[in-house]
Amino acid sequence: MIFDDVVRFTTWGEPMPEKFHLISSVTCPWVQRSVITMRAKGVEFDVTYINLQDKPDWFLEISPHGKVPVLKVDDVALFESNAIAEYLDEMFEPRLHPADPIKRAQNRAWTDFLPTFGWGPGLNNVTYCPSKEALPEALDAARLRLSRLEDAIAKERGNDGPYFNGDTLSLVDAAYGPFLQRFSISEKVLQTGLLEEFPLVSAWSGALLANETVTGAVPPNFSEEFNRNLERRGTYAWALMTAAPAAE
Ligand SMILES: N[C@@H](CCC(=O)N[C@@H](CS)C(=O)NCC(=O)O)C(=O)O
Repeated sequence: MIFDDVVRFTTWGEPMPEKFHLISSVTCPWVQRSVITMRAKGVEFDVTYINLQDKPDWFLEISPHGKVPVLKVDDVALFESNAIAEYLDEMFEPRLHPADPIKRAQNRAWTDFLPTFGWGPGLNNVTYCPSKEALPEALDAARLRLSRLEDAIAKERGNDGPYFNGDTLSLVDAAYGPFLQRFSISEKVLQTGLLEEFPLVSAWSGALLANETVTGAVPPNFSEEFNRNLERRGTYAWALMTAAPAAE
């Protein structure tokens, strides 16, 4: 091959790393965010799955807070899914951040909002709600957060979508997709109708869940492991999934 000794460069002028290696756990939404970003950019990578209940020593040495994802870029270990997404976006086309600096800042603000949206009294408290009795409070807290997103889409997007910025996938989509995907699985049995109260978020979620780059960014055993997760956490969704059908 005549090009064998040519040093490869990314579109941004940085020498191309030789190897990407993702340290992962099957059901982690933050890991899925990294995978969506790499898939959207056609970045090839290896994966090692670890057991978060029994973390290997080599992992604890490279992950400062003991969390996945970690993306090894050659010999450098990057952690935090947001930092990983920003790194990938600087390195590889297509850019998933808007070109306009104001829009880009707004997008970054909404990816910063993700932990508030997902965790604590956020959407995950509905997905993993422990009982029927706890559901109304979890739903109210999630409503507050969903209404913020509904407003953002209504006021900031300026087009009909279907994604957060318009017709192409962005880093905001890669961030929220995994959480909406997990909610949609629990929602099949919880049937809260929550998203229907927020038509713009609902349509956005529908577009994300119809996009294989998003939903396919999980390993083949995802469904089985996610159900195991619902069981391990003692969720109401799991109780409904396994409830015996009512006698006629
Ligand atoms: N802020 C982190 C959150 C990552 C995270 O919470 N990962 C979970 C799995 S979904 C984890 O590794 N948990 C292990 C632990 O906390 O011990 C990121 O965005 O990467």
